[in-house]
Amino acid sequence: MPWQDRPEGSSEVVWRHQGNPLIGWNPTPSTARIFNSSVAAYQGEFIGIFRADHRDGRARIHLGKSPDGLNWTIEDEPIRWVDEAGNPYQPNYAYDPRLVKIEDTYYIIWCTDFSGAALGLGKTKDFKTFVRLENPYIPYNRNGVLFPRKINGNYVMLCRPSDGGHTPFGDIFLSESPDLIYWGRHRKVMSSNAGGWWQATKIGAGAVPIETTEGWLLFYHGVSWTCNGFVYSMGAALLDLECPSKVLYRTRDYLLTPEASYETMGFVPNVVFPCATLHDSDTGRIAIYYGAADTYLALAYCKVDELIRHIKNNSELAANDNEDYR
Ligand code: BMA
Repeated sequence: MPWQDRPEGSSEVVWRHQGNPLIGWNPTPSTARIFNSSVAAYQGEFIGIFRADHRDGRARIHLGKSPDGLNWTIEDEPIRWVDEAGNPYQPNYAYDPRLVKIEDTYYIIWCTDFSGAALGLGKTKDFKTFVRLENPYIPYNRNGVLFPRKINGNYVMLCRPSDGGHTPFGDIFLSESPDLIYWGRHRKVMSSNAGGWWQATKIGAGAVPIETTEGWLLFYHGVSWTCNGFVYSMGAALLDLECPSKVLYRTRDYLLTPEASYETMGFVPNVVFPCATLHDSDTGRIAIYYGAADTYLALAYCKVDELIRHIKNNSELAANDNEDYR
């Protein structure tokens, strides 16, 4: 997986890849910008499910491959979906895909059009045939992230209920399902009103949680509302392993906020939007893939033990986090 050591003289717990951005403007003939995207290791190389905004302005999702996780070849045609009977079943638009392997199947969750923004769900085993499943929830919803294994016998998904527009509110919720069709046991996980103003407006799950001995490590985005619009930063939380709707710790301060020019300048300035990680359990290395300024794909790094220590030592829960568990 990609890796660079922390730059000399830096004491940051998360640091940027020196070759950022990985993907810039007009990456393929039909696409204008590729950003908020997900990757996984697959058959000795890396596979990616990319959010690509086309020149007609519509967001679609595309497949890409890379030998090293850094240099990507992305198909110019969007992924073609079929329904479970094998008939074409194409979403009107699709954005912010998350990719997760559960047992022998890869699942993709994205924001789809279901009379407005809602979660779409599909699966593939070979990255050749992509099968759409039922939309998990009614509108409006965004930022669906499946856990990488069943917990207590059920699939578990994080999401952010929202509205039909550029939602000026939002908390992270969790639902369970025995079969990926029927969802219930809904719980609130984390609230947006933590003291840190970088996450005061809304929060949304980012990457698939990483299982650690200290809990599920979740990278998420937090949004603040300024006189010039929203600013998207990245934080992290540790959720209880057996009961992941319970927050153990979450970062009071952001881990990454728009500072680099590719984060502060672009189609939508001031956006850092994590959607995926690669994790090597032998070395504890984590590579975090994030969208920058709704224009670029970028990469950052951290070490799992350092990050867990940092989260525990710099944690502040929101006033009504864990209210069901008191
Ligand atoms: C959110 C989503 C993201 C986007 C962000 C900033 O509502 O649409 O895809 O990165 O806004 O524009």
